[in-house]
Amino acid sequence: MPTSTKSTSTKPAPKTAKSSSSKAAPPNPSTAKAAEDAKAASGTPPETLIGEGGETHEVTTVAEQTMTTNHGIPISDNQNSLKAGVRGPTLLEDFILREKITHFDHERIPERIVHARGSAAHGVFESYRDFSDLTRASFLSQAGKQTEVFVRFSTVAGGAGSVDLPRDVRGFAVKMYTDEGNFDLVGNNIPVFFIQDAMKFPDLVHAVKMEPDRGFPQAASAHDTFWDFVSLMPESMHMLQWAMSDRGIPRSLRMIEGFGVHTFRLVNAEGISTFVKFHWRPVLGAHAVVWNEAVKINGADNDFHRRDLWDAIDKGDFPAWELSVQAFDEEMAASLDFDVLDATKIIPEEIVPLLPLGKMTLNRNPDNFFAETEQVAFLPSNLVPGVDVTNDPLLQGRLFSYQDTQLIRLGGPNFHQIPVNSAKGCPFLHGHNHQRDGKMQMAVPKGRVAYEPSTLDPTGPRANVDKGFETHPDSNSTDDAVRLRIRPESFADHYSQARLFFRSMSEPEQRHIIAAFAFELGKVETIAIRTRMLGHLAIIDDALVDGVEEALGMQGQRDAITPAVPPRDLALSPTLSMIKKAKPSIAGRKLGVLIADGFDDAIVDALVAAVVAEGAAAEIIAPNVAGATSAAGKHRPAHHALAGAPSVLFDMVALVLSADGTAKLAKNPDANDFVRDAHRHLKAIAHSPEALAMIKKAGLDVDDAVVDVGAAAGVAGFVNAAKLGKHWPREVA
Ligand code: HDD
Repeated sequence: MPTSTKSTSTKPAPKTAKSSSSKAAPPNPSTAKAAEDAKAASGTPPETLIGEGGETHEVTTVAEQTMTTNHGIPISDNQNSLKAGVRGPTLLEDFILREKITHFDHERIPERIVHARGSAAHGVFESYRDFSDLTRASFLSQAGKQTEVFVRFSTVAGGAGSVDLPRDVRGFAVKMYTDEGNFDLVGNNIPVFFIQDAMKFPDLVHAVKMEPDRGFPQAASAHDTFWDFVSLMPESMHMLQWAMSDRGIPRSLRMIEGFGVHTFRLVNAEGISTFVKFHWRPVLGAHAVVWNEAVKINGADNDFHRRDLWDAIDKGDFPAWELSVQAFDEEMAASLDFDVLDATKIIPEEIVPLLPLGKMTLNRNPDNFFAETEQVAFLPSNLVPGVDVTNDPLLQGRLFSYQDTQLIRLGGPNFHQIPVNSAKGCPFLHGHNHQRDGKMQMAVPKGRVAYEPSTLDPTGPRANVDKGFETHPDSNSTDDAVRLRIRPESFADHYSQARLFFRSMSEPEQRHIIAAFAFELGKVETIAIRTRMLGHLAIIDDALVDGVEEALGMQGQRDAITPAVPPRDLALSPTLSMIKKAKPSIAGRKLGVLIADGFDDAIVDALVAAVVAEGAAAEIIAPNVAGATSAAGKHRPAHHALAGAPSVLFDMVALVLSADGTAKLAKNPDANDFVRDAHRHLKAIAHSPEALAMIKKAGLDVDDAVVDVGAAAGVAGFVNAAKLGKHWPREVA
């Protein structure tokens, strides 16, 4: 007859032991942390336990530790459900089990239909000066004025558990908790969009998401339905250039630009409106990986971007962005050769330069992924006095859509009360009005008046003409405006800016765009979709279409397409190119140093010191994670075992190996992949004199970015090579 096992986990913790002879077990770290929290909360000093080694530990009291149900009822057993007899069935009566399982069953909420996979952080925005000439927005009213922010970066197409490096647009959503309520700037890392009217958004999303019958591909635009749709929507041609460019595979979320995309308005206290385009520029610069690297990173570390953001903030290396606007008036807008209400168009910086407004620094990781990153609700309709929208028909649709999606995703109209969404910068955390009740109402409003006007509550909330949000009067909206479902003629040029983008790129970037189109169209099974897309590319640029056709082996198979408005040659905009504007730097990057027994300590020390001095990090990789012993007999622990740390996880690598170490690793497939991939992904490679043999044996070119670091000057040379980023000449070779 089996005996029952009764849990002892909720038995009182070992009692206070004041003498060093006590054998009480040390509490686990979470217990110690709980004790600290309890101490801070209650002001009562926790009890002290003395551990095996005589060390002291503060522990919480039993009452503070007691586990309870959600309704506060103490739980006596968290291991066993309530049964009728030792081997009998579980009883419905077990309200503790039922509450626990029910809560678990409801843990997930619907994931976002787009932008489901995201990573977020808290931070602060600081205004450079008083911008009251431009806007009455309070967060821009003084030099040095700080506003708390929460920022969520995301991919668009994949589900919440998908990889971080698909080719995709990245969401860049900023919630500013200003003292006049929340301002959400819900943008992307690409300044234009696929479509011009919100009416087409569900179609776009259905086309790019996994195909509905088969449920794949996940997080990929390289499939028939996406290209079928976009090839029938010439307005997407400009955005496709960006999406197929290196912007689609960023190196790090810390290294993406952000854009408000639409034309917004800033409005000053006199009611004067200025059109603006919002830009976020990363202090670390905008950088990308190469496609083969992205594919391999997804396998090596599904969470590459999420981990990178978390780690940087965790170690105090805070990512920062400058917020700027391109500001222009109605007259300027009218003089442009496209419509500023069309979200498929940019205004080149060469025409309207950036005006820097302030700096945002992300300095705190979320405490809880679900509570904050998952439950945050961004609303383009969260506008503060001094910021207003325009008639961009894409933006107008968004003003409705986000509020609506939160109702289903977060379960009701009180989602603004979830801490991450509440208006914590202003005096009214949950707003100040007569809205009441609804699911999950957390506030407990007092009094009998929930309406206005009233005499019964003369001090209740009232509209404020001076401070309140005012919608800027728009000359296009008149009382006798006719109702039309039309696309303005001024939105009709779909190719000029696509051409502008492609031709403004550097040579490697153009090569990558061609390769990306060829890759994606190569995955499209329906030949008619490919030939249709080739027809569009032919309108954009000859070199582009010829390159893609050649890569597909489909020379001359393009459809003949007549554009509604033939493209014009615009003045090129070099600032569109990430490579052309990159500054030499390794700040925020990571060096991977491969060592094995017999390595040279001095070289490793010199390399680590040199990259750390430049703001980069260094991690050691050895055949096993225990590390390796140097020629001088010193043991150096490793951050990673070689099998778990392919070179795709690093921006630059070093092989610091003795002759013996080289001979051994030359036979190791992981070591060979490490060096071959680093070379293929155009990284700077440092090597000890002995390790050169391994590079040569792998048949790799010893070019300018393969640097011997046997001598001190070599280390400086390596850092200089690494600062240039990818070694592009190698790609051509
Ligand atoms: Fe959107 C989420 C950005 C057009 C409807 N969008 C979402 C997010 C970002 C953007 C960054 C994720 C926010 C977060 O991290 O929670 N969306 C854009 C940009 C657009 C755009 C830059 C064009 C310029 N979106 C757009 C349109 C519609 C939507 C035209 C609908 C008419 N977007 C949504 C949504 C989402 C969303 C379905 C999904 C989850 C959410 O809102 O909160 O409502």
